Amino acid sequence: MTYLAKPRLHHPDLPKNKLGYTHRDYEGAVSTLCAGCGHDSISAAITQAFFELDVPPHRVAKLSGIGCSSKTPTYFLGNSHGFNSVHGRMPSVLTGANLANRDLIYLGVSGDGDSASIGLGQFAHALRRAVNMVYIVENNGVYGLTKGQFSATADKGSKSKRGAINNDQPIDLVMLALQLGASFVARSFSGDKTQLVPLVKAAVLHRGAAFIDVISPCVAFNNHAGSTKSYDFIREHNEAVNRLDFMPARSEIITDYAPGSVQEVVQHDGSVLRLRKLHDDYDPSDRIEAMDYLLQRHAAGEVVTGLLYLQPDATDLHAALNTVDAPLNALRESDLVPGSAALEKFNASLR
Ligand SMILES: Cc1ncc(C[n+]2csc(CCOP(=O)(O)OP(=O)(O)O)c2C)c(N)n1
Ligand code: SF4
Ligand SMILES: [Mg+2]
Repeated sequence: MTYLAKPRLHHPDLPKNKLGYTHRDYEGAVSTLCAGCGHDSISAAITQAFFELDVPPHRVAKLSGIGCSSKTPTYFLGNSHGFNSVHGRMPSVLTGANLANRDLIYLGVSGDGDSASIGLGQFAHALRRAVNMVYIVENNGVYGLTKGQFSATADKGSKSKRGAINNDQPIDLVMLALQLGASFVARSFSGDKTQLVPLVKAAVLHRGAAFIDVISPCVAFNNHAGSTKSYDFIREHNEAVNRLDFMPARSEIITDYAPGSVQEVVQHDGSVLRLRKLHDDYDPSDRIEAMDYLLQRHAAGEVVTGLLYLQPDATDLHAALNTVDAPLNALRESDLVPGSAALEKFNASLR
């Protein structure tokens, strides 16, 4: 069975958010993934982020491809819109949906196979077009669903469960996202909810292409010694460059950090991101320096996590196309076919 509905009964005193919803209202069906799979922790972080943001679930559209990771939208936001696309094709379906109805919050959930192999071209074009979305890759270095083949993000020299060595160069989706112009780029770890939840919240409120690469160990096929995507490896090599505190718009800002150690960034909706620096030499506002730093730290064997790049004044595909403010799917025929007098006036303006 691939779909188990969760019982609706819950404790009457569960905390409620501003909309009167409990955490349960942001959950989905019971997960059928392997116990301990990192992807389930990411689903929990997404559930918490949307609950804390007080987002009405019907305002979210969650889209995915094929893979264990792409199954996860079934396990969170059960009252949101969902679309499970063909393998590697989520970005173009998301782009089309976003163009048709700009009023929804678009959440793309994908895997390293889905986005770095068959869907690499799709991944690239959605980011370079600045589609307003949160794009999460649940990165385990293998094709989990098809029994653990190396994916394109597996590090050169890393070992499969059966002892085979990966001889191919890895694709670092964070480096690609930076190069392609994504305006919010982060990396996190499924085992670090304290880091991941504020990153998801900030990404949801960011206007433009927000990309989060989440290292998410596959306990069935890639959690052994010799893997660079196992729980132990990431815990030992995780270097967080900053910690993010997310302040919704209009909330009181209480400073409890030493002056100079916190950088505040105001997003377009007024929410404030407070970045606590953990590495003095890391500047998340400089795309080129960020790429340089990531390359150096990767060569030293570190997995750099945190908010790696942010362009707070970014715009999106709708701004580039100069579309009208109203969602295109809400336009009436009279808006789309304004009549011969309007056409004549327009033609005259071109003469
Ligand atoms: C067109 C097509 N090619 C190949 C497959 C087989 N397939 C299913 S899932 C998958 C890879 C999944 O890997 P990933 O996206 O990393 O997800 P994970 O299961 O690791 O979370 C592949 C190759 C498919 N379903 N469709
Ligand atoms: S096979 Fe791997 S990725 Fe798939 S559910 Fe199991 S642990 Fe998760
Ligand atoms: Mg995978």
